[in-house]
Amino acid sequence: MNNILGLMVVWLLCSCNNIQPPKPFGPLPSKNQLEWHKMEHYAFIHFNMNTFTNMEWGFGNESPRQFNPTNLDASQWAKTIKDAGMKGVIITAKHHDGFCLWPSKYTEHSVKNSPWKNGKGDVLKDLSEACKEYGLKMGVYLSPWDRNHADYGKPEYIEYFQNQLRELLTNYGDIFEVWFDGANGGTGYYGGTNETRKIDNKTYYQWDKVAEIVEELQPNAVIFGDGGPGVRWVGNEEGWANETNWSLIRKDEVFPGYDKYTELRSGHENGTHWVPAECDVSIRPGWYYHPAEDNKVKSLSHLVKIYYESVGRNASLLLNLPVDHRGLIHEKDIEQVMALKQQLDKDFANNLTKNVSIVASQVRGNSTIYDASNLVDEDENTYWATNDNVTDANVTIEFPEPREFNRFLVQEYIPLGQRIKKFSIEVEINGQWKTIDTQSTIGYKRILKFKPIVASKLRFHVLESKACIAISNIEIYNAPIIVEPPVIVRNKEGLVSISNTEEESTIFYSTNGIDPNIESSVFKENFFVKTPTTIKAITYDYKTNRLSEIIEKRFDISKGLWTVLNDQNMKESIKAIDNDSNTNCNIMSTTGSPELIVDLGKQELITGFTYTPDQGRFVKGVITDYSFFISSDKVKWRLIKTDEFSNIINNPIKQMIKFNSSVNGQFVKLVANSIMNNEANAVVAEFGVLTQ
Ligand code: FUL
Repeated sequence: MNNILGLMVVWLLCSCNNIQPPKPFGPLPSKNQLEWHKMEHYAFIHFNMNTFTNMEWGFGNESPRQFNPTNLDASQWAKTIKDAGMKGVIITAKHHDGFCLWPSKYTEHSVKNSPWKNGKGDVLKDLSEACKEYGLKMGVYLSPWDRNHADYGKPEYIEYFQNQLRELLTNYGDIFEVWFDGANGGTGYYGGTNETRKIDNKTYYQWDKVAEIVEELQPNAVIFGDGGPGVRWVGNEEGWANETNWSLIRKDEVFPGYDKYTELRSGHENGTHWVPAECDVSIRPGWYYHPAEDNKVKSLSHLVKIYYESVGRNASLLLNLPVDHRGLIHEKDIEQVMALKQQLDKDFANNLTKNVSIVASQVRGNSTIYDASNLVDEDENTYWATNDNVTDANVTIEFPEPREFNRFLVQEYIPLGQRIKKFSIEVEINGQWKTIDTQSTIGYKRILKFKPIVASKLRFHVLESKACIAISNIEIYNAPIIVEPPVIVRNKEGLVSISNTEEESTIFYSTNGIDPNIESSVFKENFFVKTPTTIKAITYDYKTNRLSEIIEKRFDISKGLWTVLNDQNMKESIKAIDNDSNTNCNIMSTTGSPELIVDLGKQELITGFTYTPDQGRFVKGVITDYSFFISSDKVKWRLIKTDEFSNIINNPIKQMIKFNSSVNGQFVKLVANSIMNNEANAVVAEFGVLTQ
């Protein structure tokens, strides 16, 4: 009897071992890409000439003498990044203005001609040493567009660009990612010629040769670009991928500066290559440090949202921490990035899939090698798989007792490709099954958020898959709820309202710049604010006795007396000054450039203006170059400034333009000298003037 049993066990083991793994399906990740996927969350550092000129895109005519950090400390950056739980850092070695943070042999436009360390400094070297000390991976951003270089646009520049790439990839240890930007705004200094130079993004930079250099010097690195080839841009600079997110694209169609870039938010289901998405976003509105944005560092709830909409949607999160003119990451940014880390630690503190029973509706060849227990064994190399023809199957998790949870995390076994097209999660409450979410893709990682639910069983159901199922991991959590800060809005007339979404709560606020607390004024009814004022507010949740973060809004003069003088429908034009950036004013022009003319109702001492472009997901009518005029009588106009709104297409945030000196006037005019994609109409979501 014993012998028979023994034989059966041996037979079972043998037959299990004979079960072939699923065949890989479709494009697959390379070894480098698999390693990159595991990085998940890493830092961007924008620090360069723009930090000292208070710009987003330098023109290229800056002097190296302007680069002069007083207290640069790359260890402070690395420590912050490490403490914040990020695994690496990518630095802007050279941005569009052409200034090099390392003493390149091939140009004088670098740190070697700056006062910093008497020209003996090398930011790249400092950072690579700090990365070693803190166990971080390092990456480099090298802008292909160079507004400083005299040869830009000619074949000679390509040699220069490649020489610089070689320097960066040779002298600073291991590089995990090489970041190439798709921007080319045309105009620039270009060795003093001050002209417009457009290139063919597909051919000019010789991308194949660039890839060869990276492969030769840093064989473990991935290349970032709009179309990869290693990692792709996600098609926005706000930190989100679409819920449906394939790690695949039709690579040969996509190139740097790809016009259909919004497709990159989902990838291509029928993609020909594995090119996963990276979400790059700044912790502030701009990429570079600007003192005026010290009160605009993203709130904790915004950062958490970004995390779930990037890492939680099969993308990585590249979070920018700008280094300031001291050469340090600013205290406010450290506070927020650490708040994010602490919140994520709490969200993922207690995995509820420990000690559960887990059963699959179908297991490949009935083999233990592929059974459902692999989903909860914390081993990324094991996975649950089904028979070749089974693309609809489920696993049921049973808790020892009913549990409360609000997060569901799932990972495909991506070495075999990305397969899942549709899945749902269902829960059993008091013996009744209920679907709580149905979603599309999974990929490397997918995290679903939902309202807390108490259930004794959860079922993960794959409804559609491109090939048989291969899933490596499932985790379930009960994340603590964040108390949401209030929202402060002011209408055209200057009436301020403060609201929140928390049910059992009170809002406290201040108008004198002091941080509110539970002893501050309680918000009961709307009030007027007509002069420049800072309002701060906080939510107090008295159910849980917890406070939200403080929210701060700075208002300039109210727009009660303002009228738009454009010769067009009033209902349309008022949208430019209604204090609601979700409504757009379309400005048409039959003659020349579209312009917005506003009567402020009385003389004001104007120090600058603001322009908010279309805030929709598919932006249109964005003004990229402008002229601004002021008049006291609508007849004689004085030109105050002509410039570009740098990087406004990729990062369509409110633009705040300060003049060198203040100017008196009652009438102002914003002229759109150039509009994205040469569109005929300009869109103004909101326009304002600054008086302080
Ligand atoms: C963009 C650039 O033009 C911005 O200045 C910034 O560096 C961002 C990360 O990429 O395309």
